[in-house]
Amino acid sequence: MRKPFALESYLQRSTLGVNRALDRLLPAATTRPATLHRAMRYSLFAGGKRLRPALLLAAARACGGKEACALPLACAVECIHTYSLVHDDLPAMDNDDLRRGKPTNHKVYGEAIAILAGDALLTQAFEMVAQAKAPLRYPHSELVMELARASGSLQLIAGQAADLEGEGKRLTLAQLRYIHERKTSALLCCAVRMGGMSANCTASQLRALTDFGRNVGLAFQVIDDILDVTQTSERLGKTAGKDVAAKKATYPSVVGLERSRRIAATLTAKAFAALRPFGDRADALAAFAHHLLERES
Ligand code: GRG
Repeated sequence: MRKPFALESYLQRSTLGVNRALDRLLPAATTRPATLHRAMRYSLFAGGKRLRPALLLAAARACGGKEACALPLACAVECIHTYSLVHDDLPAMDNDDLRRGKPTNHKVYGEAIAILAGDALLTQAFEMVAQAKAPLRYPHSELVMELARASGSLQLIAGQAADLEGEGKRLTLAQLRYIHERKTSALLCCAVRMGGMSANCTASQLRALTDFGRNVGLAFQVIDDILDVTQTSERLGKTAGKDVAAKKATYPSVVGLERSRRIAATLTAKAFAALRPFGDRADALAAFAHHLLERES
């Protein structure tokens, strides 16, 4: 019988590699203007789970790629994710005081620097893509397009805009799915696809990774919605019932808990089915999906 994949040590190693690469690719904290570079580093190294880089590296592995080719892209996706959190926490958006258990960027550096640190992280991401080695099938223009589309006004930013506009309103399932697909799934799927691209994957591998990424991304958010109502704050390590308190539409509030669970199960099954063509090479990706989708906190 095959040994179960050692996910914990794999994630520890990938996080270490990503942290080192981020440190190398970012301007030093002392580089002028030092406040700005300190603010960028403050949020990037605030203890994020590095889910998107781990997905990207695992997708590269599934396609037989080298970690060194995937790392700059993994860093770029994490910079986009961190910028989106810094801006999401601003008083004009979610107005949060805490993120990753620490004071939010604007609480430490002030609103103006937090806006600029977000802007700089967003820009930095594209510099990192430009510095990466382009695989034969995917020139830099394609890699840039991939990241720009996932983070632009039709995906990540569209999700955020629709989420802000939908606050306090009764949303339909289709409207909620639109938000979740863009706010959460788009960047997760982009990470998986860029992992494949860094490994010079074939068109059919890229289609399978897209299928996996979309389903994992949406399932991840539906499960987050479910856990918000079923788990205690202690178990979650963050405030439970936050969505209900903020009058945010969630899968359980729109379709009920039972149907939400069925939807999450269907998405999860589709995600695992998409990995079949990769066989054993998708060991890390499958173990990671299992960890994300079968979690209880
Ligand atoms: C400001 C353009 C713009 C977008 C903001 C990221 C975001 C969109 C909003 C934050 C709220 C939220 C729940 C978004 C869904 C995406 C998500 C699950 C974010 C949290 O990701 P984790 O758990 O966070 O990977 P860490 O801190 O571990 O990196």
